[in-house]
Order: sequence, then structure tokens, then C-alpha cells
Amino acid sequence: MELTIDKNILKAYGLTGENINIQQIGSGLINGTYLLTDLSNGKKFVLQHINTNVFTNPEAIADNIAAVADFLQTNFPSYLFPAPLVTNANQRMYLHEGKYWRLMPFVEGTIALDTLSTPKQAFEAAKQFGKLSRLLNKFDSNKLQPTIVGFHDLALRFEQFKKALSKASTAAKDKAVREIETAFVFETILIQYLQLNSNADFPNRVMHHDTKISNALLDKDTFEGVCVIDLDTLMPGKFISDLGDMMRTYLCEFSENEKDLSKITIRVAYFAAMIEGYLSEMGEILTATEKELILFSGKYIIYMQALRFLTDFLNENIYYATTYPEQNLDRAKNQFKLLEELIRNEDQLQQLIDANLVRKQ
Ligand code: GN1
Ligand code: MG
Repeated sequence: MELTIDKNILKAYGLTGENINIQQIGSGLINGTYLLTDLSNGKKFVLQHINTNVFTNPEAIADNIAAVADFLQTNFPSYLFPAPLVTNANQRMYLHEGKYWRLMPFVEGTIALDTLSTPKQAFEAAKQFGKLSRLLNKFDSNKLQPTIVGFHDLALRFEQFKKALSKASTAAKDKAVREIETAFVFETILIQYLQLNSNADFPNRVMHHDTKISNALLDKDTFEGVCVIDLDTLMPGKFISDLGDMMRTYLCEFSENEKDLSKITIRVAYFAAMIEGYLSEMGEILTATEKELILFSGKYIIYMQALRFLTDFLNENIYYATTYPEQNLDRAKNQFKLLEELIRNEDQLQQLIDANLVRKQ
């Protein structure tokens, strides 16, 4: 579909030619993303406007990315970090009719996958996210601002769930009665999470916080990892966020939208490849405590996502885009099943982790 974008936005970036082809791309539900092709010279860019209902402080995003880009450029000049380009007036975003826009370089020869079909893809993507963390190991994460306050704070997510429950209609609570019960059964994960806060061997790091497969660009022919994209949630966090979200999104063949729960199973070969790829970068950096928490990272993120979907269902779908009224409840069921599957396979998965760590000693 051919779309039109206000000419002033394009002009702000010096794209004055008439022949700009515009296509909507990406599967993210938060921001609007477009591929621009300048047909006069073949140059490609990614144009995006920021959803300020979710990201209430776009300046914080721009500041964070600029600080990290500067550090990487100084210390690792050959590393590909696709930060937004500045406007002709040297601004990091362009404000147009109340919307914040930014332009990124398009990375030629790459693809963003929506689903993984080989363990190698899991290895390559996990390696890319691990590499970013490794390169930023010496970067002081205190220099970055949270772009969404409490984004991966499980205690906050549990409070939000309880608040939604206290306000929900009887009809909604009746429909979700089993999932509400399950949310309380797995409160043990929250208790374990709370104990971590007092642990000095569990540092803050710069985390990506959205490590789904479509945020790792792979070479379109070889499927080798090239770089990571979607830097909006690049902010201080704990390592369990990135690895956990990879477990949530790489291990099952089907996504969070799958309603047939018998399809929600764990692909052990993908787990092994993902751990291998991640630890090939972070194996020597993680602390002893972090290494003990590798499997926990999956439980933490999957449980948090189940809570977030259930909360949104009880709140009558105010956050996640849905195509039918019970979709967030179905997503919560899907995520609780995934959590149960991870736990059911726990011993085998932990053995794979242990074998990997022993090999690296
Ligand atoms: C949102 O739309 P997307 O995939 O970029 C959400 C993530 C969730 C994900 C679940 C800012 O990300 O935290 O894991 O949905 N991002 C935000 O599909 O809330
Ligand atoms: Mg995202």
C-alpha cells in the first residue's frame, strides 16, 4: 500500500525529491514504522513516529541512544549501531503536529524475521543481544534514564494486576477465574525476584528489554546476525530481562497469539542454541549469581508477560492492541502454559546450561 507522509517531515531530513516510495513495515504494535526508498538514488531509510501514550518521554529515548552511540563509536568504532540520524537542523527528532518522528538508516542486505525456523537463528540473535551487553559492560548504566518507569519491575506488575482485579467486572473475573488463580500460584516467582534486590552480585546493566527475533537483523542470505534494532527501551535493567524475553519468544514454535494450547511446547534445540549464542558473548562477564539465574530469567519474564496480558484483560484492553475482546485473556493462557512447559522441562534445560558453563571454564 502506498502511503503519504507530510512533506515537511521528509524535508526536515533533506529528503526533498518527489520520488520517495513509502511502505509500512514491522510487526510492532507500539510505534508506526515506514520504509522510505528514494527512487532517484535507491537509498533506503526507516521512518518512525513514537507512541507517546507508551513512551511519555521521547527526549529520554533520544538522550539514551545518543549517550550509548557516543560510547560505542569511541570504543568500538566498527560496531554497527543503527541510531537515528539528525535532522538538517541537527535535531535528534522532528516534532510535527504533536508527533515525534525520527529517521534511521536502513541496514542493507538484512531481514527481520517474525518467527524462528532453525536453532541457528536463535544462536545468532542471542549472540547479537549478548554482544551489545558485552560492549556496554563498562558503560555506566546510571547515565541512562528509564524510558518507561518500572517497565520490568515484577513487583509493580503484580501490584498492577491486583489493582485491576479489585476493579474488574464480575463477568471479566468469571471468565478469567483459572488464570487469576494461576497468577497467585506462581507468586513464588515474585518472592524469588524480591530476594534478588538485596544481592550485590546482581548488577544493573544496560539492557535492550525487547529481544524478540524481529529486533535482531540477520543477513538475508546466510542468516548470520548483523545488529540489533528498536532501541527505545535501551535503559538500566538486569540481565534476566533480555535472556528471559528470548526464552519467551524463541522457544515455542507458536507466538503468544496461539489459542491452541497443545501447540505451546518448548524446543530444546533452540534453547541450547540460544544459550550457546548468548554465553559466547556474556559467559565471561556474568557474575556467579547471574549464572545461577539463567533459567530463572525465563520464568520471570514469561510470568510477567502473563500477568501483563491478564491485567490488560481485566482492565478491558487499554494497553495492548487486540483484534477480539478476549485476546488478552487468551494470550495470558498461552503464556501460563509456556511457563508450565518451561518448568516441566526444567531439569533438562538446567543440565544444558550447566554443561555450557563447564565447557567455558
Ligand atoms: C510490546 O509491541 P512490541 O512487541 O514492541 C511490549 C513488550 C511486550 C510485547 C508483547 C513498550 O512490545 O514489553 O513484551 O508487546 N512493549 C512495551 O507482545 O510495552
Ligand atoms: Mg518494541
